[in-house]
Amino acid sequence: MAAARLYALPASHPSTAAELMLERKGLDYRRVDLVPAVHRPLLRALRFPGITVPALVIDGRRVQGSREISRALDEISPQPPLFPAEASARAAIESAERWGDEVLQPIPRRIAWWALRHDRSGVESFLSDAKLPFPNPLAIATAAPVVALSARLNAATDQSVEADLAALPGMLDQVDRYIEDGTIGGADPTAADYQIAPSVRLLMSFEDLRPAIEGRPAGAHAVRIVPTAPGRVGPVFPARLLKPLRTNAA
Ligand SMILES: N[C@@H](CCC(=O)N[C@@H](CS)C(=O)NCC(=O)O)C(=O)O
Repeated sequence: MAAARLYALPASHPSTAAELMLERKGLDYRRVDLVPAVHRPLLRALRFPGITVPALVIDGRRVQGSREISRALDEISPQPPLFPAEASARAAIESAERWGDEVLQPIPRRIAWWALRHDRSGVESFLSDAKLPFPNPLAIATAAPVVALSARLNAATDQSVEADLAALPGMLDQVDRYIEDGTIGGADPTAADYQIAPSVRLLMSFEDLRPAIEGRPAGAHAVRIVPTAPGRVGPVFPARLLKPLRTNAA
């Protein structure tokens, strides 16, 4: 089988999920990072049906979306499995994976674009392991319009980020519950581990948020599944918006 090609964005958390699953399977792949916002028409030009990454070309197939990719990888290379064979165990993993994709994943995305729009000094750190087709200094120099457009396309508004930060303690509680009941965090990571951990890991890039996460099971799980992650952003959120997290931090 020819090497797979993974289309991603620098520091994109669902792209990290796809990359970790490819690594877990031991599949040969090359990651190609696209430029945020500009990547939408590019993915169409590459004959993907949608406008989001991760998007994977593997074994002659085009597979787009982190949940589609987890299933395709199990079909193409069944060992080690990303989903258990037994029906009720599989349903629990699928449900946690869906929650991680639909409920949790948009929150760090909006928070990250909002934060970078307010303080672009973090852009360079998010590019530390980028695989862009041009040098990072050029990406940094042209970051302002890319960040502004991405924030707009992802509805990373003051209102949405206020709501996201207020919802965050409840999200982290849910991740902790999944760990406590054994849905995620087992010795053999599943598609749900790979879906949820990169979102929590991205949130840990923010100095404002990290203290409320790192001491929790969700934080330890994120670091175990995603041992290295780019991105380090100093204080950026108004203190008022961080109150829900401070209250819940131990
Ligand atoms: N939830 C889907 C979609 C992922 C998604 O929205 N990816 C972002 C990057 S993190 C994207 O490509 N967004 C389009 C944009 O920003 O223009 C998945 O897990 O594959």
